Amino acid sequence: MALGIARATGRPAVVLTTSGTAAVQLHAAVVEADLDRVPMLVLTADRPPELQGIGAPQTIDQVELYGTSVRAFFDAGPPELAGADTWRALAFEALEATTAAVHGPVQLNLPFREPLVGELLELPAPQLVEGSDSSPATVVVPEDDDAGSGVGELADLMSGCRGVIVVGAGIGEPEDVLAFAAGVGWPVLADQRSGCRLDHQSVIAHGDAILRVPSPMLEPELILRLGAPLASKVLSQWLGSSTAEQVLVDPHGTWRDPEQSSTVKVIDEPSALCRSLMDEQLVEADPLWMQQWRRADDAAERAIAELLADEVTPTEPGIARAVMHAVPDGAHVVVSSSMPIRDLEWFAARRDSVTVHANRGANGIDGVVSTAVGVAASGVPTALLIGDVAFLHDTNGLLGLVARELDLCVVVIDNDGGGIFSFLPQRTSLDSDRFEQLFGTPHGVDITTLANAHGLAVMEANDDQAAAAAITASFAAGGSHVVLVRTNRDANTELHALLHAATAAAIEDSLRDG
Ligand SMILES: Cc1ncc(C[n+]2csc(CCOP(=O)(O)OP(=O)(O)O)c2C)c(N)n1
Ligand SMILES: [Mg+2]
Repeated sequence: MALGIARATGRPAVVLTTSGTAAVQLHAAVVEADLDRVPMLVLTADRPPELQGIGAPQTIDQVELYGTSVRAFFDAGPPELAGADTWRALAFEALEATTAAVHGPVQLNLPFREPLVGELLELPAPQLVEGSDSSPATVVVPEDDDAGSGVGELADLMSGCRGVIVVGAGIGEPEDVLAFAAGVGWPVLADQRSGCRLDHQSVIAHGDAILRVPSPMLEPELILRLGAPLASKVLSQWLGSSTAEQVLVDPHGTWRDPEQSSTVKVIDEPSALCRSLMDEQLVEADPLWMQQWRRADDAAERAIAELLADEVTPTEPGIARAVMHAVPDGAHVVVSSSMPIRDLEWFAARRDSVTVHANRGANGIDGVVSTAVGVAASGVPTALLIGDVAFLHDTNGLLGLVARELDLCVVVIDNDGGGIFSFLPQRTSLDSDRFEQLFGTPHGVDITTLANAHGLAVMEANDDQAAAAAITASFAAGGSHVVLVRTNRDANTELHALLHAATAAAIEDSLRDG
């Protein structure tokens, strides 16, 4: 939930636990916060030093509990009045460490002695503490060239060439990226979390489908990579094998480059870099370049819409499209690994005024319901798109949800197990029973009864259109509801194959016509 609050507000949430395994329970969220750069202040209550290591109850070693996943660890020591004038500074330092450089989690361990009740006293008055200027300098580092640096050189490298911009989460202002793209005539392959997947002429929604159909007409000379890595495996393979110049931009100079394919590294805030580049008046790419990408993307979108329109039972790609279509303007959408985020990535159309969140630092399917509750707690209408296994992993996230009076629509795709695994070679190399036992993991849980037990009304949708209507109804009514959609894992695998074939044919046609 702390992850969700920070994702929605951009500010660190404070999360606190009792001592012992309660503190350990936070480890998964701390790992995610570390890898996905989410600020978080973890306060772990502890037993005092004299009770450590002698068999006292609920007493574990909490010193540096989260290892290297935190930006900083502090131990306050047991509270003594004599030391009270240091507490504000300690709290400030701990909070500051969550956002000082690369945002992330911080642990502040707080041992207490009995009695654990007492009288609340005034904190000593604050002492002035110097704030640190944490904004990083703009340094451009052309890797193979130590002769000089600067935005001007980068502009020379980019000017007039056929470029593609790949944007992930954490790029600053989407408008600046799109304005730069439109100015140079480059397509933008936009991850859902980037905030750039807007209804804008430069934005390519179906980049994954396009890159599945290698075409010399769409081969760039330069790729500008902004923000966190994208979910699409096809895209990362494309980056890994491309011979184009690849410019990787990171505000902190911590390079997230799993394919190790970047040729130029730039330390800057991505949208600020786009603003600086606009001032450099780059020569625009041949307009045909963008037109070809636009035609391919529009062709893919039409093919997907046409194919799904004929389906009479609910489809997982169709539900992902329905969520993006049916949420109100200003809504937030939280999406779970594994298939929901892929379906949203591959098949959803462009959409304005929606913010997408996902725990993609470590791709855990744990804690996702709670993350959505945290996002909704920021006061914005929120939809969660989640599979049944991930939902069941964290149904405790539903505890007390009704009483919170949040607008949260939980869309559960129930394919009775992990649908992602039906796409793996194990699906055919193992016999069916063994595959189900090890990978499919059907559970047979009645999700309606489970949600009802938490006081949540459930609307079951029998096709994609009904799912969209149920989502609309959930937000119109306000409050929290579950929309349940039942699908079949094998049928889903077949449908994906049909969709990929249909988009490939449509994209090839669009390029031939051009
Ligand atoms: C905490 C955690 N445990 C296990 C995994 C491995 N894992 C990835 S996807 C998945 C199954 C997800 O099933 P579901 O949520 O129903 O989504 P579907 O694949 O059916 O779309 C599992 C077990 C993980 N990512 N995180
Ligand atoms: Mg599932």
